[in-house]
Amino acid sequence: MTATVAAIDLGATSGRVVRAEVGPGTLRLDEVARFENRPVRIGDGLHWSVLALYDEALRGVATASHGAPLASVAVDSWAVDYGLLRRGSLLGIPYSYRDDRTARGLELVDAVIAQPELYARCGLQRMPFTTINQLMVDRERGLLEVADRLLMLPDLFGYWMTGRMVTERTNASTTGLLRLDDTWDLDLMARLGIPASLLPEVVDPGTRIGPIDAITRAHFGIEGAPDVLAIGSHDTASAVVAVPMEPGGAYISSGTWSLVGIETPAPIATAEALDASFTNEGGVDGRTRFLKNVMGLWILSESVRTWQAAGDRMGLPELLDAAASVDWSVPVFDPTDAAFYPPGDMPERIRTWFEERGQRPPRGRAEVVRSILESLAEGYAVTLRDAARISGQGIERVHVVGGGSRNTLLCQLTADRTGLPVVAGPAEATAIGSVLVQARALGAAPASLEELRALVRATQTLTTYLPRTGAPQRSDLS
Ligand code: LFR
Repeated sequence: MTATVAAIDLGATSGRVVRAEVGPGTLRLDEVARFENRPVRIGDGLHWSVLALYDEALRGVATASHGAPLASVAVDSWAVDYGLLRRGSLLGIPYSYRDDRTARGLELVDAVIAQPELYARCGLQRMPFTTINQLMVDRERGLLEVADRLLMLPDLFGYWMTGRMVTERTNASTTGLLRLDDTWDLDLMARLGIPASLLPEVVDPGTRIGPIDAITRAHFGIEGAPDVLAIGSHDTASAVVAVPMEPGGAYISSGTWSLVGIETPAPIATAEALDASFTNEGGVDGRTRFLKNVMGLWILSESVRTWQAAGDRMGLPELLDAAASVDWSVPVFDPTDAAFYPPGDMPERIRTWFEERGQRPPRGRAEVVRSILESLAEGYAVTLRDAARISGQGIERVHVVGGGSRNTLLCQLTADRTGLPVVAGPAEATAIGSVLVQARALGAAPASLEELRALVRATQTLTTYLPRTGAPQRSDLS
């Protein structure tokens, strides 16, 4: 049996709708819609245009439904962000995790619970944007007294399509409120003053949420009556499903963020893992995503945006070519530094980073771009060494998936600095992870993640980069 399904994949800078056919030996994808996602700053902060995203996404589903009827649809997005509702209506416009209210949220959480205790409960890397921090700001502003429901963004879309409210488990694991045993941390919520009644039932990837309702279908012109299914609705969870890895494989899910890590059978919430800032996020089929957020191509895209705003005409391809021809060594910075987190002038922040340490900053566009990529690659290498050490799992090969897998220079530098072969692709790993889990729920794809990954290996184009001898392997970052 072959299934035709659609994936709505929302990224922090763009969204897309992909239609796919999945069956024995078959995995064909076709992008039917792509749209920009730009957060909007208004008086009270930085917000996502959720209605614009929903409109674009559902119009994409309508396009996907013309021709072959869709059996199902699923939504994934970046993690941690959510909407608050009262009696079914959205209260306010969801915030972007890059809004700086998160700093206040961290303070409020810290005042109640110490990091090591929190880590032992939920296993998450300390990041300002975690849902729990954002919720503490909502609480301080009195919003939790009016809200009666919290829905993560993919679950909000699922609710708008079907009328049913659930929380998908992999994304719930990024809230800081889900314990390592996958139950809501009611005791912690009581201590933080977050009402437990806000949180809906947790469902697993593969669960049928319900059909898209008739009013929605008519409004958007969607043909047929596709079911909405839960998948790994945290985009990184879906991306990891589609990493074509075998034992000894590690992954870098490379986009706005670089999520660098391994899959483990269970969480590793030890003092060593906490020290090295590793997170334990829930994976599909109960696996653990033991990984670290190492910033990502965000630093590069914000740099290009800054240069273009200043009148520069060089686009990304020209900048990458220029960076590739830098054949001298460039200085390397720590891409995980919080300075690179908010939107803004990254070249300036990079310069400041070096100057504050009495070091020579990179000069000129080509050196800056090269320095960003070398720094990311070095960050990956250090993180993968830590992952192997802490987990005791040997790493023999690194898979790069997501848009960053198309960045040939970054892939090569990653091979050089890790000293390991890098297998790049698929670029659309998140959408692939979504359609595979949908197809499996429909009985059109095999049962185990290993078999799903074998299907990715057999059907997608992958490129291998071998480490070059003589290239820099380590820097003082480690
Ligand atoms: C990647 C991602 C990361 C998460 C960050 C913020 O798109 O989902 O996994 O840490 O965005 O939500």
